[in-house]
Amino acid sequence: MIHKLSLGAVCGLAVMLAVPSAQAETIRITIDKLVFSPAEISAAVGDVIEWQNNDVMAHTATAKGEFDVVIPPKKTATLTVSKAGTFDYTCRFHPNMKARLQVRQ
Ligand SMILES: [Cu+2]
Repeated sequence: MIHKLSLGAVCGLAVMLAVPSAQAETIRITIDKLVFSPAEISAAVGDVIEWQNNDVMAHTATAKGEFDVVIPPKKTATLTVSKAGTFDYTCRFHPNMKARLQVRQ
């Protein structure tokens, strides 16, 4: 499962204990004018995805049943990756915003 950080420190702690911190990376995605950039990223379990929203409106990174991260305007939001797979995600407010997160074990 991929959890929002806000679901609880327990999930985040479990991920941190399971993965050596030296290997965990933070992968940054920028949102500019309703576009995720880069649109396709590759991460490993334990990595942190950080979205930076440069727009003046809120966006989300939402993969139904997997994760739903709200990124307020001019703010960042993060997700700790805890499950391998390919996750196509969109913004709930702007369905044309599409991106893909590929997670390796
Ligand atoms: Cu949006």
